[in-house]
Amino acid sequence: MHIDMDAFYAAVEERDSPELKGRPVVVGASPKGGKGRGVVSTANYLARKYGIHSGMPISIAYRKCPSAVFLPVNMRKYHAVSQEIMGIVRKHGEKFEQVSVDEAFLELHKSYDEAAEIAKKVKEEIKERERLTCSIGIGPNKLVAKIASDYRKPDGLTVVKPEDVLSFLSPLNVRKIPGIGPKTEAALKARGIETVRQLRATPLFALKEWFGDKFGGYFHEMARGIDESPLEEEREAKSAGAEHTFDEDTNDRTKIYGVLAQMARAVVKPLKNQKFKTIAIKIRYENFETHTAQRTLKHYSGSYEESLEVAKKLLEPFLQKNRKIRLIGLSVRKFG
Ligand code: TTP
Ligand code: MG
Repeated sequence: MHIDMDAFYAAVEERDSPELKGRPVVVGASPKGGKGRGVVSTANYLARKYGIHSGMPISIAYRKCPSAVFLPVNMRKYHAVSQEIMGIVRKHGEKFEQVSVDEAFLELHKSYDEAAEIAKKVKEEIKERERLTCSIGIGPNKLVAKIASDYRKPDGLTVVKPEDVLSFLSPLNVRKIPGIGPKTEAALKARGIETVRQLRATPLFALKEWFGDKFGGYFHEMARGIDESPLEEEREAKSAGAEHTFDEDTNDRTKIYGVLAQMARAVVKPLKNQKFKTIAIKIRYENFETHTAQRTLKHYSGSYEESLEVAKKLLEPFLQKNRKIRLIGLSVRKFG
């Protein structure tokens, strides 16, 4: 079973402020009258009707719907609500894996009918205790369950039995497959492949030639609904990170490294004694060209100084006099 909260941050804000009822709500960076430079974290379903979505520059969201309610991200609050929800979900199954702040897998050793009943209970309990809705997918593995939870949003419940997997997946756009992002989608489209049915009809050797052995192999299996990955329990968080959009595009090293240091502190300090192994940076130039880089250490680290030092080294090759930077990000993962 895969559970995913509906318009999570926005739904929490709506719940806590009844005056937002019936209005488009956008949670993210400040729009500053259309001059804001950050991005949309999420939008409620009403705001999505205006074409607003996660990751979109806030200035564009503002242009699409200036009368929407724009709210800042209150992460502390969403984490607290998330913990309550995960507490409800985890007690209904044999194994539990939290994937992100609003998403979890549950392993059930039950019939599909029984699983559907459990899903209804989970939904009811979340609605009663937290006054929030979620969407749930049930399937023979994580891949199918995840695609199914997204199938009827919001407040959906979709059950895909093993014998229905192929007919369920076939008409879907390849983009519905986790791991196929806009770039892969475009590369497949260029070769006339848009649906999962078409992906399934593509020979393995062709997929391997286009995307390499590893990803070609994945796509071949995913098109058949095959996924044998087990639930990973006791994984509190996959990663911790922060991003910063500069008020003005900049190539000023002192400024960039200053912000990087602030971010390293903000990311590492709250981890307390939790150690990590991988440090990653993200950089976006003024033309929105975006790069990422990462390094995995030989040992586990919990040090702010060390993560800053590694992040600086990773960032260095991207700092060029003639290119201004819009955004930088820093994250750590592989917790031990
Ligand atoms: P999602 O589950 O992807 O989105 P959602 O819950 O807002 O909406 P949906 O009903 O389609 O599931 O992400 C969960 C939360 O994570 C979301 O409320 C805000 C945050 N988030 C970001 O901050 N940035 C992003 O780019 C995305 C995709 C999500
Ligand atoms: Mg969600």
